[in-house]
Amino acid sequence: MTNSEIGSDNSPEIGIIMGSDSDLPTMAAAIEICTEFGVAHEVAIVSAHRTPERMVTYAQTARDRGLKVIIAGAGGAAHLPGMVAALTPLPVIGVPVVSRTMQGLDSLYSIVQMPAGIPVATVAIGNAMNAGLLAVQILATDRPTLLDQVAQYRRALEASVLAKQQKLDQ
Ligand code: RP5
Repeated sequence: MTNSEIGSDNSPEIGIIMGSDSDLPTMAAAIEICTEFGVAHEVAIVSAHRTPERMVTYAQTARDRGLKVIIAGAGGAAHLPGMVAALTPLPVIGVPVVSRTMQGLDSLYSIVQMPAGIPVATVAIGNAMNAGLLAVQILATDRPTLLDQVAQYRRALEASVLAKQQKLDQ
């Protein structure tokens, strides 16, 4: 698998993958967080069902290519996060994508119900923003500057809530 095939830039540390391009509008929030925090990342469509060999190659080469965390989004029979987690020792964060028939409950159950031994850190249905933040926080554990950025992000979040309260109080 070449770098252009997987859409990589300079030494990506977070891999953002999804089962279909129809997942991209959901997964865009994780991409935005990586960009906001200045973390090198790559984006790829990797389907557990339609491109199983690509999935195996992606997961098995992820560590050697320098990835530290993988975010995997999928909908319906959402096997991608769990299969990738089974194929790499890297931490995998799963994003259940809203499905056409079950509003993403099927995606959630498919991703969250992993057997003991192969964890997938599952975020809420459609919440790719939290997946991005969690991936950044995992990277930040041994990087004080990045951890400071996370703290600053939290302060901005708090300020935005307080500003809303101030408006209410006026
Ligand atoms: C899954 O099937 C994908 O993750 C997507 O959420 C769902 C539907 O895929 P498309 O039919 O839109 O390509 O593999």
